[in-house]
Amino acid sequence: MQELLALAVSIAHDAGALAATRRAEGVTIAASKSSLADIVTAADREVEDLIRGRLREERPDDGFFGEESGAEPGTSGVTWIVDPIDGTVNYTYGIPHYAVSIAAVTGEPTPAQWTAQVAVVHSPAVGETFTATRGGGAWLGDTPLQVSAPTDAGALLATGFGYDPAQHEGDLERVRAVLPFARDLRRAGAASLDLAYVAAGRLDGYFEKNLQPWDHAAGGLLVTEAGGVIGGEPDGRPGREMVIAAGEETFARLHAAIYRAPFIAFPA
Ligand code: LIP
Repeated sequence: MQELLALAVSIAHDAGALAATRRAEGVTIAASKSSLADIVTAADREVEDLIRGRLREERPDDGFFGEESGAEPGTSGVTWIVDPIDGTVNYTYGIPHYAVSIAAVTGEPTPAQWTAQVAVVHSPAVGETFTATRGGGAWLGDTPLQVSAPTDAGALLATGFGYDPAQHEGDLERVRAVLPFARDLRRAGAASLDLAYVAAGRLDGYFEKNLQPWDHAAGGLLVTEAGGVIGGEPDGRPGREMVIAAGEETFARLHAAIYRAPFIAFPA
């Protein structure tokens, strides 16, 4: 586990340095995906190529599942779930809030079936690296992370709005449903950092619909290793239908507000 973590941190730092260099040189949009707003830059592709190449070199039998270059099964039982630049729109606009997100999972590489073993979320613009290993806790550098406890002041919540405008009415309904117990809401634009901030106690909770597996694979382990809960739908697991992350009490309130029903935890 520690070897996998050390490799993931080393690769994330090199990938983050490349992303920052390309950002400083000027970013070009290479294509749009699910909608005109859902963009991919040349840097996204170049950074994922770096990550994929390093992993192929160091761990040739592992599987890979990346946002920009797709999936390739392995034979070792370990699959790397990678978002080379999470917060692509921020990155393109020059907003210094984006991350390299790398997770190593075992089992089938789908959110409903994988078991996350190692997680790294690296924020190049800020110089912060969040890490976790299964059973080994979550860390920011050498500082252990712990999710927040509720306060009478209300919960500082974060969310995101999908690239598909047709989803936005539902997004706003969910915001209306949770605001009664929120102190405020943040929409920062990078799911992996929203999850890392929940793990660090910088946010009290996060929820978002339509996330891709690579958006939450690493951040989800940060949250659970920091004493929090990651779930959503379908079947109470985080998935495209919904990702919810928070400390236990705030999680239950978020789930009840969003689904107007109590949350039944799935078996760990
Ligand atoms: C983004 C997420 C963000 C979400 C965006 C997009 P990308 O990932 O990090 O939370 O609101 O719609 O999915 O596309 O920057 O890798």
